[in-house]
Amino acid sequence: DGSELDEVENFTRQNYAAPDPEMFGKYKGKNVVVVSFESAQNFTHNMKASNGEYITPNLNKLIEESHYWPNYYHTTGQGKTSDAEFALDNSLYGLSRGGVYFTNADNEYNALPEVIKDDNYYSAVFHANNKSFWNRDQMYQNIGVDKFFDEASYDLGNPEDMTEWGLLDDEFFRQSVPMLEELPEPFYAKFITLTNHFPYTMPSEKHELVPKFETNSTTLNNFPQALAYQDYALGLFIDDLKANGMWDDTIFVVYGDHYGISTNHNAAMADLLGKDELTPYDVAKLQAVPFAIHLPGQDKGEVHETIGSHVDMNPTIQHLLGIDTSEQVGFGNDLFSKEHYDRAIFRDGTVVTQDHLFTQSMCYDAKTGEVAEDGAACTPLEEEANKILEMNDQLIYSDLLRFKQDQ
Ligand code: GP9
Ligand code: MN
Repeated sequence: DGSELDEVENFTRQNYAAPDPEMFGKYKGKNVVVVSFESAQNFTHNMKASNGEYITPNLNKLIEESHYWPNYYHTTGQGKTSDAEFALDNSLYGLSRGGVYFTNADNEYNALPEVIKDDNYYSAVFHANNKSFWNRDQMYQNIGVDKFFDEASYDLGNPEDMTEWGLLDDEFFRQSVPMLEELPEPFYAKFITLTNHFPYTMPSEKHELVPKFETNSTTLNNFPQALAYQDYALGLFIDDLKANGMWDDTIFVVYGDHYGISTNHNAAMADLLGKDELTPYDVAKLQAVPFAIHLPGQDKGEVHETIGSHVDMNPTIQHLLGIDTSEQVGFGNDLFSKEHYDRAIFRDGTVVTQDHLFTQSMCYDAKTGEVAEDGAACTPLEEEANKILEMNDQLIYSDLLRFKQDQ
């Protein structure tokens, strides 16, 4: 029966953050473009390579002109890119083990592509990889994605211009824009980039826009080159949307999907950042990923210090479009809301608040990174995170949304 769902619904109702009335529905009917920016972390924001060039000049510029949340974290687990997509569309976490896109692609969801159909939105996903990677074709069909432009929609062209993951992102965006122009409006379109994917090797020297890092990790050393190329592609995409007139009618969102540099490279990362070693606190802070929203007509950027995460994108976007989320089941809340809970919970149970950071059973002072003197202050954070993650998993494993009324 639905009694297990009741518990979750009671919680998510309490967790609900009412929208800022000034923002609610302000962009009703506008197009929504979301870019999943592969393996991008915050540490490269405004960072220069050894030749003095920025690694991500285009993302830096977008951030300058947009709403930007520097304290924004990924919530992904083993489902990586697909977990981030899942959070975007459902305001839910992936699973503690495995990828929800594989294990629970047939569940009942109340995902963004479906919800905005009521407002006549058309939804599409663009991704130049095999459609069954991460079981996307199944999940997308289930959650109401109207059109999936997968690898088969692209001319894969010159093999010399491909990474081992496929089409380079500049070519991906170049070929995507004409397809985007054909979509019925308004649309919700997601673009999943791929160039900055592990192991971050570029096909040839002409694709190396900045020098490598110089640490003892080949992976970390390659990273700025793949990222710089992906950033170059993002810049081209934005230019194209400005040139074809779509930019001013579009809510444009960019998020980093998950970390690019794993803890296997902690020593090299410490070296790069000029630290002796990385503490669990440092590792948690490194899970911050880029997140920016450019609103139609916006000419001035704004930095929001509130702490957020992937699960917050969904209600944030819906409120901009004037959709009431108060009866929806999801663990995020609106980043523009004055009631935003100002907190990030990672899939591994790490919690970041303004005062404390709880990770790896350690309680830190969030500002200094020192072990907190009032360690007990983390106990309620830890307990709430565990409760939320357990409810999340129960919701998915027991397919509880099939009991939800009024959808
Ligand atoms: C594959 C791409 C990369 O289609 O989304 O997946 P990842 O390995 O980053 O999860
Ligand atoms: Mn990814």
